[in-house]
Amino acid sequence: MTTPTIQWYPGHIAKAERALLEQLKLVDVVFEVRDARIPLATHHPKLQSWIDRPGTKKGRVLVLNRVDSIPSAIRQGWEQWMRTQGETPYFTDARQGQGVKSIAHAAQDVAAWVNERRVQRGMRPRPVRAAVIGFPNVGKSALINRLVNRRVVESAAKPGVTRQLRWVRISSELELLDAPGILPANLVDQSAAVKLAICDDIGQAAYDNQKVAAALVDLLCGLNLTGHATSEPVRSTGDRVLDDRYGLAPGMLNGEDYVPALAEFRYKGDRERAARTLLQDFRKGILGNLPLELPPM
Ligand SMILES: Nc1nc2c(ncn2[C@@H]2O[C@H](COP(=O)(O)OP(=O)(O)OP(=O)(O)O)[C@@H](O)[C@H]2O)c(=O)[nH]1
Ligand SMILES: [Mg+2]
Repeated sequence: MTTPTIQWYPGHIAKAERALLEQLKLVDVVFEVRDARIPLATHHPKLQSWIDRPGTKKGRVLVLNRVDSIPSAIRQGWEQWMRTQGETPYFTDARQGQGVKSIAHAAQDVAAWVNERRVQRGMRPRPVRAAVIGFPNVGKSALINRLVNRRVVESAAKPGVTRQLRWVRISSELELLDAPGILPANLVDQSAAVKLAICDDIGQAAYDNQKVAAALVDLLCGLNLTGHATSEPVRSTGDRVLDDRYGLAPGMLNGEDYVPALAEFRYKGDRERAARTLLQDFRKGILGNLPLELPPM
């Protein structure tokens, strides 16, 4: 059986991308927001070329949001690895506010040239203009709401919530552009596409819950997050968290066999319900703080 490929590029995203490119002419800084659970799969391959376009000078601030959803050792691993790539990542939790103030400062530092030039010319300083860009559902609008400490833009647990570009004044020093989530028109790397589906970053119509839940089980069973020596036999993270939550460890089963087994064990054979429960529990963090990508060694 061949697995249908996952593709999702709804009309509103194509439209949003065109409008965003237009607005980027006004922007001094781009906040590139990624999901800390999948920082590689939420990297947009075209973003840097948009930033580098001739015309207006732009800075970039890399934000890994949902830092609350990964263990701190993994966060440190990403930080080190990204630095070897010449990147300075900022980690944020847009729900609780951790790290959010630092990104506002970073935007002002990165775009300090805006007002240095104005002051030299005897002009009054103006707010730095930053666009918040990233895949759907990574928490762009939540970050903006956190920065103003008010619910100024809509933010909810599904992809495609923001449909319009909207400027929000954060302070006399910073203005932010809330943009709809964007995606490459073609999801070439299907292992990345599956992770986007697991993290609820693409529309549900684009994939099969049971296959995606099976892929989640396989990814979790490939993880070993214990990180400390133990006298017990080594169990995969997936084996441990799924056993703890559902009373059924995958053991030797792969994801494709585990989902029906879980359905039999807990949901009267209802595979769709088993799959949805697995995905929901992962997305809500009920299974724990579980990354789906680890920093390359
Ligand atoms: N645990 C956790 N949840 C977050 C975080 N940031 C955002 N969320 C949640 O993620 C969901 C999506 O947030 P949004 O702000 O709507 O995401 P968005 O990137 O604006 O999404 P689109 O507008 O659809 O592209 C919401 O339920 C937020 O509460 C975070 O740092 N940690
Ligand atoms: Mg939004």
